[in-house]
Amino acid sequence: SVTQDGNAVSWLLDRHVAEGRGARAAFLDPHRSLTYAALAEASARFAGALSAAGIGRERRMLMLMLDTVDFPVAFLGAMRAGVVPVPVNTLLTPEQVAYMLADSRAEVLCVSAPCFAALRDVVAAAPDLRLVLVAGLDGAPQTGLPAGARDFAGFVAAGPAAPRPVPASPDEVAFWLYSSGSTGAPKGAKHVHGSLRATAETYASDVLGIRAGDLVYSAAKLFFAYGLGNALTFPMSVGATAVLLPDRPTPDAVIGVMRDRQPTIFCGVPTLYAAMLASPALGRGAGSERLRLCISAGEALPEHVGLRWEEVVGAAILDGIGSTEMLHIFLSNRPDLLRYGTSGVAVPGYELRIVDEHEREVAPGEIGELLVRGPSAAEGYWNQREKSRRTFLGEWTRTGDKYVREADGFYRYQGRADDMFKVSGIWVSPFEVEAALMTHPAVQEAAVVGREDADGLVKPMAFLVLKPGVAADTALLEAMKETVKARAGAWKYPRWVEVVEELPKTATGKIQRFRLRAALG
Ligand code: 3SK
Repeated sequence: SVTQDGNAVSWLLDRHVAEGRGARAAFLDPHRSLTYAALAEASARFAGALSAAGIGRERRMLMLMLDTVDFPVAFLGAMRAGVVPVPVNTLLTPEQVAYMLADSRAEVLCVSAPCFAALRDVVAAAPDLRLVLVAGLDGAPQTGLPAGARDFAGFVAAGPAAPRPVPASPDEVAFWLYSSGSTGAPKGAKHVHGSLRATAETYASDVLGIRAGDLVYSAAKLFFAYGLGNALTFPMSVGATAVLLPDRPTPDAVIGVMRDRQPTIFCGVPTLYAAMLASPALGRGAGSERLRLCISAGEALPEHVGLRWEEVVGAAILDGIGSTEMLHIFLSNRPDLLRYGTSGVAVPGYELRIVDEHEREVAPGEIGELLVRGPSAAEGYWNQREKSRRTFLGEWTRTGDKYVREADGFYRYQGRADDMFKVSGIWVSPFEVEAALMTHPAVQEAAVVGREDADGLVKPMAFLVLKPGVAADTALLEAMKETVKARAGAWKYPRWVEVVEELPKTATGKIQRFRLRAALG
C-alpha cells in the first residue's frame, strides 16, 4: 500500500496545534511574530490560494525571500499544497536567478520586495512563470508591480484555507535546494518530506538536545540548508521559537540580536565567529545571558577561534559538517565529546567512511575522501543523471571533503577534495596552512591555494585579510611564513602572501579557493 501520512507539514506544524501548543511563538522577526496556530492558518490559506490559482502538485515555486515570517508561510504553505518550494540565495545575480527559474521550470516566484527590483527583466522572460508574489510590501501602493505580480500578503489573506496538508509519502519530493560546486552550473538537490524529520531526530535531538523552551537564532539564512534546519526544522520539531533577521548578519547586527532577543542556541559560520571575536562589542554570552550552545558549519572552525570564543563568551561552539545533499550536519562535535580543530564524530544515525580514489577504505591517520550514509540524503539532482550517479553511490553519498580519522575516532578536515595540492610529492591541505596562518594575531581570515612557480612546480600561496588597523609590511608577511613553518611544516609555508580586502565566499561562508586559483591565471 502507498504510505500517505508523511507530509512534513503535519509533523512540523499541525501536530503542535492539534496537541494544544498553537499559542506558542514559532517565529519572531524585527516587525512581526507568528504563533504556531497563526502559521498553520496562514500556510493553509497560502496552500489554498496556490491551488485556486491552478498551481498543481509537484510544480516548483522559486523562493527568493529574506528571513522574515513570510518565509515559513511560503515554504510550509507550498509543501502543504504539494507544490515544491525551491529557496534560493537572495544575493544571486539576475542571471543566476534566470538560470534557476528556467532549470526548475518554476511556475511561481515568491520574492521579497527589496530583491524584486533587479529581477523585472528576468521575471518577464522566465519561460514557465505564471505567478509572481512580492512579499514585504507593507501596505505600500501596488501600482509599481508589473502585470502578473501580486502582493504576497493579499494573496495569502484571500486564499481559501486548505486545512489539511495533501497526503504525501515520506519518500515524496518535498523541496529542492540548489547546490553549487566549485565548477559547473548549480544542481537542484531534490529532498523528500521524510528528510526534514530525519535531521531533527538525529542531529537536533541527539547532538543539540533541542527542547521546547529553546530560542534559536541562526545567522545563516533560511535559504541555505544549514539555516533551514537551524531556524525552521529544528525549533519547529519541538515547538520551540526561532528569531529571524532579514538584514545582513554583520558582527554588530548579530551581537545586537543576541542582546535584544537572548537566544539559547546560536548558529554561525567560522568567519562570523572570527569577526565577532574582533568586535569590541562582544562580551560574555555574546550578548545573551541565556545562551547555552553555539554551532558552526560551512567550513571547518579553526581551533583557536573555538577556544577563544569559549574563553570570551563562555559557551562552547560545536563544529560540524553537513552538505546540501545530506540536508544537514552528519559529523559533529557534541557537548560531551568536543575537540576544537576537529569536526567531531559521526552524528548518531549516520555512518562514515574515508576512502581512496578506488573507494577502498584508508587506514586511520591517512587522508581520503569522506563518504556518508544516512537517512537525509537527497533523492538526486534534478535532470543531472551523470552528476547524480557520481555523487549518490547507492546508500552512500560523496561529500567531496578530504578527512583524516584520528586513532581515537575524531575526524579532522583536510580541505575540499579539489582544493588539495601536492608540494614536492606530499599532499598539502590548504586548511592546515590556513589554520596555522590564523594563529597569527594580525590575521582575520586566510585562504591558501597551490600556485605554480617559475619552474612549473606547485607551492602554497596565501591570501590574507588582516584585522582592522593592521598594516601589511614586509616584516609582517615574513612573520606569516615563519608561523606556518613552525606550526604546519617547513615545506608548507606560503611562498607568496597577498593581502586582500575580502575573500571570495559562497553564501554559506565557504571560501571559494577555485576563484583565487582562477584569478592567478
Ligand atoms: O556546509 C555545511 O557544513 C552544511 C551544514 C549543514 C547543512 C548544509 C551545509 C552545506
